[in-house]
Amino acid sequence: GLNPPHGGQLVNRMAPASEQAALQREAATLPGWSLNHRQLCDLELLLNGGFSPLQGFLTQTDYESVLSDMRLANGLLWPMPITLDVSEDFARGLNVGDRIALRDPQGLNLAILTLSDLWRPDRLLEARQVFDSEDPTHPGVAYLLEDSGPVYLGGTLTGIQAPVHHDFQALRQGPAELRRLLAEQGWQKVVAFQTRNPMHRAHQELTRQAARQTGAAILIHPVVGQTRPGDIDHYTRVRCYQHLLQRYQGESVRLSLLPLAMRMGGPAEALWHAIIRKNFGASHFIVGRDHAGPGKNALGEDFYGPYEAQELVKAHADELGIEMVPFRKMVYVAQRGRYLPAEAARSDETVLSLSGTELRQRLKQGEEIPDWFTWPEVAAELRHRHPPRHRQGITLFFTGLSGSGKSTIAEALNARLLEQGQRRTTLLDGDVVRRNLSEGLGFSREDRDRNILRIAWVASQISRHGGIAICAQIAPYADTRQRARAMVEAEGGFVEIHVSTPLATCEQRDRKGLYALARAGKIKGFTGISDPYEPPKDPELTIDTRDVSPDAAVDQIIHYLEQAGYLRPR
Ligand code: PPS
Repeated sequence: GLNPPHGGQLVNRMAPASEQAALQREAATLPGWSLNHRQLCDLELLLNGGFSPLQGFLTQTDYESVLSDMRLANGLLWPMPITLDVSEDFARGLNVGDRIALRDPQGLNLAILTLSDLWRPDRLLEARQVFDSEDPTHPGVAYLLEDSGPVYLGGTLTGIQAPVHHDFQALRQGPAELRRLLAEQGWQKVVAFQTRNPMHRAHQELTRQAARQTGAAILIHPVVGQTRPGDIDHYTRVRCYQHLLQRYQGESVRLSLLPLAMRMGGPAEALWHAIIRKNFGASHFIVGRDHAGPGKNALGEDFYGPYEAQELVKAHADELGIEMVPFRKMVYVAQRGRYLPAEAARSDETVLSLSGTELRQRLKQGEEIPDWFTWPEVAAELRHRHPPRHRQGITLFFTGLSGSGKSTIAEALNARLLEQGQRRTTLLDGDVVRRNLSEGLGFSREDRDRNILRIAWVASQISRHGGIAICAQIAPYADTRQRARAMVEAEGGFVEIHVSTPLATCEQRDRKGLYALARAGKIKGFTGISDPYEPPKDPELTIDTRDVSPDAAVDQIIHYLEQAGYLRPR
C-alpha cells in the first residue's frame, strides 16, 4: 500500500456532518478570530490531516520543543512551528478552556479552537531558531517581526467546514482523498515534486528521471497557498501545469494542488515539505538546490547553503520513512535533441539552458522563448500573463504646482496617444476627479492624501487591464506619491513626471486668478503660498514649461515611453 502518514495515523479534525449545525450555532456565540491568509492555509492542512500528527495549533510545550529540537514534545520530528498569532486586544479576557471561532475573511465560521495555551513568544528567538536569521528581507522572518500578533493561542481544532475554494476545484485534494485516488490507480510508490514556479521541459525531464530511477509514479504537487512575494500567480501556473501534464506519454503522473503557506525556511522547510508529502501518500520526495530558499539577503548573499536542504532531508529519511531524491540539473543537448542530466553530456556537445532571470527578460522584451526550453502552450500562458511592455498597463503621474502646466501637457499627451491609436488611455485630470471620484474633499493634508490614493487605485486598475492612465494632480506630498507608485507598480509601470515650473512663473501667469486670492488670504492653505509642495527627488521625467512648449513636452514624454518599450516606435 501507500506510505503511511507521519505518526502512523492520518488526522481528520472535521466534525461529522451530523454535528455541523450545532457547531455553527455555538460558533456564532463565541469570540471570533478572523484568520489571515497564512493562518487560513495552515488551518486547512490542520483540519484535513496534511499536517498530521498535529491536532491543532501548537501548544507552548510543543512550540518550545520544535524551536529547540525540531521535534514535538513526544519526540516526533516536526521542524516548523504552526502557531496561531493574535493581537493583544483579542487575547485580552481569554482563558484556558475557552472556545474560539475561527473565521475566514468573509466571516464564515470554519472551526472551533479549544484553547489550551496562551503565551507571548519571543519572536526574535523563533526567527533565529527556525530561520537562522533576523533579517526581514527573509519573508518568514518578516512575518514574525513585522506582521504577526504578539500572542500565540494553542489548542485542538474541531472543523465545521473546510475553507472554500472556487478555482481548480477538481485539482484540490486533501490527503485522505488523494490517497484514495492514488490507491485506485494502483500506485504504491509515488515520487512527489514540490514547486512554486511554472514547470518547463527540464522540470518535466527531472520528474521522469526521478520516476525511472525509483520505479515510482509522479505526483506534481505545486503550492497554491502562499509563496514567495513576486512569484507568478497560481492561476497562471496551474494552467501551465495542466498543459505540461498533456506532454507526458503514457507515464503515471497526477497533478494535485497544495494550499500550503510557505515560509521560505530552506532546510527546515524542506523537511516539513517531505513530511507533508508523506501525509499525502508519497514515498519519495524531490529536493532541489536551495529548496524553499528565500532569495538573497540585503547584502546579496544566500541565506542557506545550496545543498543544506537536501542534506537535512536525507539525514532524516530513515526516521521519516520518505526517501529524498536529489533534483538533478537537466540540460538540453542540441545534437541529440533531448534533455540529459548535466553530467551525462559529452564535452563536445552543445548544452542549452535558460535561467529564470533570462526567461523573465525575454518575456519583458516580448522576445522569442525557444521550444527546447518550454512547450509553446506553456510559453503562451506566460506571455499572456506577462505581455511585453508595449502591451503592459502604465500610469503617467504628473505632479507640480497649480498653474505649472500639468493639465495642458496631460491633455496634449492624451490627444497624441489617441491619434497614434496604439493604446487606450484614461485622463484623470484634477478638476474631473474632484468633481466625480473625490467630490466633497477639500485641501487639508488628509483630503489631499485621500484624493491621491483614490486616483492611484483607479490608475492601478487601469494599468492592470493594460491601459494607460494619465493623472494630473498637484500631489504635493512625497510619501503619498510613493504610496501611489507602490499601488500602481503592483499592476504595471509607473512614470512620475515632475512639471517643475517654478512658483514665481506660476504666480505670474495666474491663469485662474487663484494665486491672487491666496496672497490676499481669501484661499487658505494654497499650495506654494500657504501650504507645502515637496518636489520629487527622483522623477522619471522633469519638464519646466518656461523652456518647453506643450507639444515639445509631449514629444519628450513619447520619446521616453518608446525608449522604455511602453510604446512601439512609429
Ligand atoms: S491635490 O493636492 O493633488 O489633491 O490637488 P488637486 O486635486 O490637483 O487640485 C488642485 C486644484 O484645485 C484648485 N485649488 C487648490 N489648489 C491648491 N491648494 C488649494 N488650497 C486649492 N484650492 C483649490 C486649484 O485650481 C488646483 O488646480 P490646478 O489645475 O493644479 O491649477
